[in-house]
Amino acid sequence: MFSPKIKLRPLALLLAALMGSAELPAQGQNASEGPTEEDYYQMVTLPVPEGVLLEVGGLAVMPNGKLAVSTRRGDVYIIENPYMKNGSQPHYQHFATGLHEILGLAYKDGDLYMAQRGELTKLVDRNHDGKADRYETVYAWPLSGHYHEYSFGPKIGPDGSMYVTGNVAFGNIEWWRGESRVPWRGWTMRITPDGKMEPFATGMRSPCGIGIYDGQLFYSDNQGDWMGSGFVMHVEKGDFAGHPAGLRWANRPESPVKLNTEQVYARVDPRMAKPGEKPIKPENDRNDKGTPFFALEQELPAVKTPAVWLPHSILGISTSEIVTDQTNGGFGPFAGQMLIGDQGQSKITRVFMEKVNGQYQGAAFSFREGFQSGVLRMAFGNDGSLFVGETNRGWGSAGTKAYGLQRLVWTGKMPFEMKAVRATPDGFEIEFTAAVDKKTAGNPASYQVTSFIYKYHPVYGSPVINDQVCAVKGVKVSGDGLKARLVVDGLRERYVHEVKAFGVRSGNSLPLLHNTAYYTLNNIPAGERLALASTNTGDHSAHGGMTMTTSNDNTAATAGSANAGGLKAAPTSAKRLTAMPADWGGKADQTVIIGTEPGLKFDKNEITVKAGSKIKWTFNNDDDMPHNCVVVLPGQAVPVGELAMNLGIKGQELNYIPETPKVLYHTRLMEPGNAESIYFTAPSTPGEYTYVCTVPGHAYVMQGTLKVTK
Ligand SMILES: [Cu+2]
Repeated sequence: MFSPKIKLRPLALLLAALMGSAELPAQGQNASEGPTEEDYYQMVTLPVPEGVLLEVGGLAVMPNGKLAVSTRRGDVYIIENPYMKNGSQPHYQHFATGLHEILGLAYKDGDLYMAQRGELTKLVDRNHDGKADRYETVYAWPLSGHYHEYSFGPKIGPDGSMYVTGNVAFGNIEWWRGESRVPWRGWTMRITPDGKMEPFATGMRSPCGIGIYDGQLFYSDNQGDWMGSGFVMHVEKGDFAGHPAGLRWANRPESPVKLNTEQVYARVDPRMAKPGEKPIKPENDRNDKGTPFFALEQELPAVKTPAVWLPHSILGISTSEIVTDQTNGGFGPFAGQMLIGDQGQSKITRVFMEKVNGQYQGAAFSFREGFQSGVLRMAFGNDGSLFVGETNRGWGSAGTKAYGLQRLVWTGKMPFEMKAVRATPDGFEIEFTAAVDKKTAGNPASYQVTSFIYKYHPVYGSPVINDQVCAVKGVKVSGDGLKARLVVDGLRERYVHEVKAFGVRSGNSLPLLHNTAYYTLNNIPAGERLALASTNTGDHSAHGGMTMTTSNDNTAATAGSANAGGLKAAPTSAKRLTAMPADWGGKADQTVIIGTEPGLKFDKNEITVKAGSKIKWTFNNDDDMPHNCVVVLPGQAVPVGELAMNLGIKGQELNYIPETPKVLYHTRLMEPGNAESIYFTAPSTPGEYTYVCTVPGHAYVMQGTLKVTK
């Protein structure tokens, strides 16, 4: 199919150059007022030879600096000169072919290891001619054949064992719910290089990211059924991470997980523990008050809660990869921290991890967005830059290209960021990358802390529940201006604490490049508490150390009360009439029925209606994830989708419907298997309007044209 060395044609080179980051929108939080992410971390796009579909599934940097890339199409390339030194071009060597959806790659002792769908494979190049001449099965596992049975890995642990994870399929019993049809779907497997497999842990749903940090195994999962949001978790032998499907195999003698499905169900909703009982459709379930996952851990020791939650739509929608910055500063100020890829939002999140009472916990921050396709894999090059492998076929992504290979390079400039957030006995200590302006950083009104958690239930995803504003009572800035210690009221263990530092400025008056941290407070450390008298307690502190600032009072008044956490029906409004208006005389002029197709699509690309006519619009979500259907003004699908993304932690509760005149009509956010009809009068102005799904990440691809004719 290919000659061993593929020459790039000039046109391809030109296109590759044009595909660089210049065309990407500036999406940094402070895009309009100062530096952006691009000023600190630049993207370099690697050219891809014509005819190569580089849908990256795995990346491995070899000791000689070459980059091995595996693809979802089943090929492996070895790229020479991936750093494009002195402007020279990379060379792609076609190393292996004919393999099955390779979603991971690792280098060990001269050979490449990879997870195909059904096995861990070793690729050997015995005669060193740059082509694998032996494809060896290390260990094979069963598959049912369902499309969602992706397999990931391997990642190699300190003892040389290889970790591979497997997705669940979607149901026979309940078609949209994850199930494990064959062993060991929904599990992490530990495999020795000589092919011995040990089931290691379960509860995985879509464990695309595996990483070794601090010598320990971590994995990341995606929002979905039983998974309120994405997260990063420390995985130890015998752990249960939350998705019950894999528990089907936990009674096998080789299983280290001591837990069964009924034990889990009984603690979530006793009705589900009855054999043969058909669960109630979530939309109609008023009993779903919202149990957080951590509520199970007291009685069920196998339960392991996330080390760090990644709030859905804010820090990604489909976590993909975990790498640790081991460049000792070559990649900037975040040495030793984790980076987490996100496929759907085409971005990377940064995680600072610490250990409190023997458990991992820490803070997650936005780091870099704007990659050209979905970020699936990352690997540090031997020059301290980060290779980013991308693909979006069938999944969609914020980056609109089908695939890509890019490199993220630190420019050497110091971004003004929260380098770390640490838990203290009475709040948080924020460490900055540069000295702060002490006036703004010392003012409690520069900060806001809100805590929340997610439901643990069979439904896809969760709104934020039990949210509570935590008053910032005082701040103490360190003498060198690099740290601010916040005294915070109402800390709750196991909850996510959103720490906003919007008012803080650097010594040279810059705002933070990203002003929000999400700290998962698994444990509040013991130790000395700060005396409030030693802190700044706001502008009125002279009159009494305990006075809260005006700004915090306002916040508390608008958002302070805890949300009971029950399912909220979306309010009907003029934009969402779910009953036919009385003056229609019982009849619509036209009935439109829309369904979905796999891969973030509506089943109709175009619908034509007459201006001013009465429309009954039925959206049937027959997909395996939630969607909505929103009619917007011409050309406004992506802007409305981005407004929906910016709804932050309240997005799901608001059905991902932003308050804007660009939205004309909308359904509620619908779980799989639900349908809703809305009634509206078609716009009186003819034109090409759009119907779009505004679930985070979907708006880029899940669209259709609503043609309004005279
Ligand atoms: Cu959607």
